[in-house]
Amino acid sequence: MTVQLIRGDITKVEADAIVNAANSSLLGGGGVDGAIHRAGGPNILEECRAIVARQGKCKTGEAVITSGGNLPAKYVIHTVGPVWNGNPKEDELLANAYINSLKLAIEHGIKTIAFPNISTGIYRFPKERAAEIALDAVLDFPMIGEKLDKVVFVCFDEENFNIYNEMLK
Ligand code: AR6
Repeated sequence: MTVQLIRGDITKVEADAIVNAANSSLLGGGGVDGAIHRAGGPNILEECRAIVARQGKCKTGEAVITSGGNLPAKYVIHTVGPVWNGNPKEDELLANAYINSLKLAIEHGIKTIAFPNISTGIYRFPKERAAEIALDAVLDFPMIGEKLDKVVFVCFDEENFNIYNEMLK
């Protein structure tokens, strides 16, 4: 499995799935969530609404899947990271967001997946701590190397890019 690090906009990434750092309502918001819905078009929001109507809100650490709408990616996996308050439970919830996204991806036969730096924007999770949790969750996922062909970590800001770059060395 290839692990790739890029700096840029996840909406432009060609992968089977990109992951969205959503909120529990699944109805869109700012940050990467806003960018994905803007670039992906209204069908993604329609699918999110249908999911909420069927199974309720998406709890922190859980994930749901929609099509990629107008995006180059075939699917969007919407997950909800924790808001950072400094409670140790938040580490586990952040790990769950990555793990549950991977589980859903594998269930759908996805081979290439791109992650943003979940929770490190509006939800204020410390970036270094979040990167460590993200890398551990993904790289230690059972049999990941056999299940996926490529994982891309997409850093939008320079600070996250530098942190990932150091940790991946
Ligand atoms: N491509 C890749 N990464 C991006 C992009 C982009 N186009 N835009 C921002 N980022 P955030 P959160 C990075 O705030 O902290 C929304 O309102 C950004 O630099 O998008 O999980 C949701 O609806 C940061 O590193 O998500 C929720 O309410 C990372 O994406 C809330 O924000 C995550 O920042 C979720 O907050």
